[in-house]
Amino acid sequence: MAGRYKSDLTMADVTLKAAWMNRRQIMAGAGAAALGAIAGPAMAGLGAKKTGYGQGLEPNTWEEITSYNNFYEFGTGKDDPVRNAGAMKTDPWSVKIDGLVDRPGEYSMGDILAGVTLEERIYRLRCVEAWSMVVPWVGFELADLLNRVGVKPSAKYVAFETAYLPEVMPGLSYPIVSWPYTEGLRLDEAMHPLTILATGIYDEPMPNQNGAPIRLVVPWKYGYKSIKSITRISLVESEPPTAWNGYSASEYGFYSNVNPNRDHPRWSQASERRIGGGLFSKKIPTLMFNGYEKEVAHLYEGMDLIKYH
Ligand SMILES: Nc1nc2c(c(=O)[nH]1)N[C@H]1C(S)=C(S)[C@@H](COP(=O)(O)O)O[C@H]1N2
Ligand SMILES: [Mo]
Repeated sequence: MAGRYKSDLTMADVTLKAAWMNRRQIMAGAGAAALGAIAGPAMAGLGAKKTGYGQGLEPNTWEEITSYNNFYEFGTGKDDPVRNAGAMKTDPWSVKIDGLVDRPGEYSMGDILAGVTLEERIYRLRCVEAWSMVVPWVGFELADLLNRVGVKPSAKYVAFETAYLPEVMPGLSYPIVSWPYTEGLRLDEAMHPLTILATGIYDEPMPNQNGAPIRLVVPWKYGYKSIKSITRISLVESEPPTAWNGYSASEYGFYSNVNPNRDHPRWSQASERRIGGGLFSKKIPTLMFNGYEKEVAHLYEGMDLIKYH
């Protein structure tokens, strides 16, 4: 099924070339170079509270959401994550929360979910590769966790890290982005009520290929900001380095807000292919901030969104 959705232009096309180039350069002793040129789920049920988010959106099927994935640690093919991510052990799991917080520590999933009411959030997911889905996430607001650990006034950004597990992640052998995968948000973006930590889909526990046991979802930004299988959250003073920005800053900005008026250097961002419907997968216009303009535009007032893409 996944093979049906081969996209013309993907991050992987260049990344494979970049990996090859990097290896060649490393072998030549030149070091790394900037390469800018180039069916329904089971019925266990998490009991997530229904919310008004996403009313009117038609969610993609469980099959679509869990078999067409980007999780480069498990390979660059869209069907590599579903094939390979099962080997990742997600229980027990803990997240280190450190930096500018009142109560730093190694928090178990039990600690993180204690007292949390899980909610359903039906959001659009817009990949920078110009495809999209609608996903009924289960999760809770990141702000809720940050408030519980206590953010110090000097904190301005939040940095995230994915698990680094060479025994089960074949993708780590390829120097595509710098591993472990990292991401970051400005503190006000992290505290926005649309920003969630997700632990499930369709009221079921998060499948490994989608970022079990806990991943970020920032619906107004390109999908790669929504970092999977998080093991570390750090409150920091300055803009943290992020995986894809480090790979190519002109292609992948720190902000990465969905913006139909700012094309990727190698393809248009004005429209997207909504996964689903097989051969009839629809091309639809891309919306500013992925359709969340009313909720988030104020975060960027006065900012040049082309420069700060
Ligand atoms: N750690 C990690 N997180 C990641 C990625 C990745 O390769 N590694 N891919 C990103 C990209 S490009 C997208 S589009 C989304 C895809 O999420 P999904 O597979 O749940 O649809 O995850 C993002 N999070
Ligand atoms: Mo993506």
